[in-house]
Amino acid sequence: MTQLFRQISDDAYLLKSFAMDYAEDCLNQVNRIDSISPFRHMTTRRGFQVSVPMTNCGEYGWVSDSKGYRYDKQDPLTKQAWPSMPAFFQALATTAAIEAGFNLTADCCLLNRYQPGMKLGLHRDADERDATAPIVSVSFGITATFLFGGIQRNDNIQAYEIEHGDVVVWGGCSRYFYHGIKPIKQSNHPLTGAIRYNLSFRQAM
Ligand code: MD3
Ligand code: FE
Repeated sequence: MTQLFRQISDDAYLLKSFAMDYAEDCLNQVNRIDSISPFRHMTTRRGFQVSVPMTNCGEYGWVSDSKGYRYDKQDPLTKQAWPSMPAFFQALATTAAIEAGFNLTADCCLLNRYQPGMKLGLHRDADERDATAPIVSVSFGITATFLFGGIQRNDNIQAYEIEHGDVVVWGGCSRYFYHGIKPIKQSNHPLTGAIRYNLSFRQAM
């Protein structure tokens, strides 16, 4: 397979179509995970709703509630462990990280489900224990515009189109850069309809 490899920032790489061959298997797993630990709108410490429905698989899951943000072994909704992470999810994340020159043993996969109009405001991911592990992000379904800034909130922001099957690896200094997703445009994808899924693989603890 021809592989497009693009550096989009210091220590951030876009692997165009890297996950394309795994799309059907991944989407089947997304449905399995959703049937055990459903996508839900988490709330923030201040009582606001996170606009994008989320769930997790793996040993740890990212959660937000009245107590704040954290990684937890238990799904607060089901009071059970999160659904297991399939071995091929692990393999996909690890091989993508290696392609980009990093190492990752993911103990968490955070799943985000976007419908048209949904956005993710500019933020930084800083709840993970190990700052040296990269984050591998895998997208399926309709296209999104990813916003990528710098270490300061008011640094210049660049926009990238992220399509079905694309993988982005964020390591090194880009790991703590501000980022977000623009409001999703109405569109249709043969495998997901009017939905975009993002799977982000993390070493949480
Ligand atoms: C870049 N998700 O869940 S890709 C998130 O498409 C999140 O759903 C977006 O930002 C999405 O936190 C963007 C994943 C991602 C995750 C962590 C990052 C991108 C990152 C950390 C630093 C830079
Ligand atoms: Fe993020």
